[in-house]
Amino acid sequence: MKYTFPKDFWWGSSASGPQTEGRFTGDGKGENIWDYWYELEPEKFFDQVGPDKTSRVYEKYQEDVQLMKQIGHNSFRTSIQWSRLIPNGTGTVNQAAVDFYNHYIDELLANGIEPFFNLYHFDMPLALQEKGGWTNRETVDAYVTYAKTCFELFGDRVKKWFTHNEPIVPVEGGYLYQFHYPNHVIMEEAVAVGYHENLASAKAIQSYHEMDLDGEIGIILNLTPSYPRDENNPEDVKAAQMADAFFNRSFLDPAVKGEFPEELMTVIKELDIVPEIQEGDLAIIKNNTVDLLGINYYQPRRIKAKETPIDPSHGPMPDDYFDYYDMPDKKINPYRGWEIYEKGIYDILTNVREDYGNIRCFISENGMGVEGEERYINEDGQIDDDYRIEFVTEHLKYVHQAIQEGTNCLGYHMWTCMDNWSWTNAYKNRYGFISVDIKNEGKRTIKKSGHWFKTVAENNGFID
Ligand code: BGP
Repeated sequence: MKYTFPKDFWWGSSASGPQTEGRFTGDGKGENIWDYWYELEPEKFFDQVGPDKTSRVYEKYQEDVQLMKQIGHNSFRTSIQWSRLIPNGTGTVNQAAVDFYNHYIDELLANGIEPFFNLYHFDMPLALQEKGGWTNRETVDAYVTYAKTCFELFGDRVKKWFTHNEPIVPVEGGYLYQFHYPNHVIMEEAVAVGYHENLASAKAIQSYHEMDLDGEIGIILNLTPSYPRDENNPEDVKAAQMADAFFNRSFLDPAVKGEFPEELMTVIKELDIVPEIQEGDLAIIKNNTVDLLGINYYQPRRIKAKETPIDPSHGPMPDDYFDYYDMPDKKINPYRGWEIYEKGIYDILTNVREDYGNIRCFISENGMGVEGEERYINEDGQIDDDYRIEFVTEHLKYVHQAIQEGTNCLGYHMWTCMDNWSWTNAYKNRYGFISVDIKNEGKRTIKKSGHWFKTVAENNGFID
């Protein structure tokens, strides 16, 4: 069958500043929580590879843009590192960073690749984290100033902006489940972080629209559809709805509808952990929703009613309201431990069409991290990653179906272009269309999937 996508579909990939740029003498970058955490506990990072290494985009961006072009990109998303542009989080702007981002943007545009820029990808400047990071309302003001600085500096050429990538992840990682610094387990702080991220997003959107820069601004959310163990069991269904409220609708509803989900408000009132909501905040959130929604999809959530006892070793947690369901016979990516469920992408897109006003959206991340890809190197030195081609093909078929049924989905960005540094997993699992040899100065080689993607982009679809 032939799968053809709408005209001008965005074919490309996504990445982030902290995962790709690296740190170089004289670059003027300030510290963020990743630089600091790595200094503190390098053993927490796979093979002890820290954020200073990454894929050296700071010096290799020209080569990278050529490679993107070679694999058919018409668009590409990365993020500005707040701590590169404004090393202390507030105050002086780093001219070396302005030059770097200007050159990067110009290089992309000169090669026919539209830059999509995100403002925040898990990378709190350390100076702000020392004052509480997102738990502190002052960070909202600092972020809005940073956002306006970016719009002023780069908004003449960058026409797609995003306020956050996966804002639920700093909530989960930093304040509930201990996979981001500062590794707290305090739900009251988690709620404040989520609230301030939402408020910061709405305020940045307001500023962007006031500046009248003739572009669009959105948010990128990792939407993980919550499926109940048994659809006919009301307790399972209710548990799945709670998980959905905590992890998806906590950002999706305010971003698109301008309001917080009722279930969540009830829970935080019951627990007496409502954050400080100042006069006017809710109106700002209501009146400044996104123009565009980026959807990151990797895996679903399988949920059942709470059966295990609540763990008393800490305060309240989201999973006091549901249990994870280990569904037998699910397809799994063994390296990352994530379920592969292609239809999930269709379910999200359908939900966005039916319940979120069919907002303009695109797949902003989807991908498969695999460990030890060197074993697939063929005699020409290319990694034959057929599993990745299959992964993307099967997801694209469902994206296609959703579009046929009317979903306003404008593009597909793969995570990621070059193999990059994945937080504490560092270079363990590789996601790229292009391999990066970190032991050989970051040498790049296009994988089989990269060549395949070029044909998909050129044909605006594929036959299968
Ligand atoms: C997404 C993040 C990315 C990237 C990707 C892969 O959630 O937006 O930054 O890291 O996941 O996941 P991981 O790095 O955890 O393997």
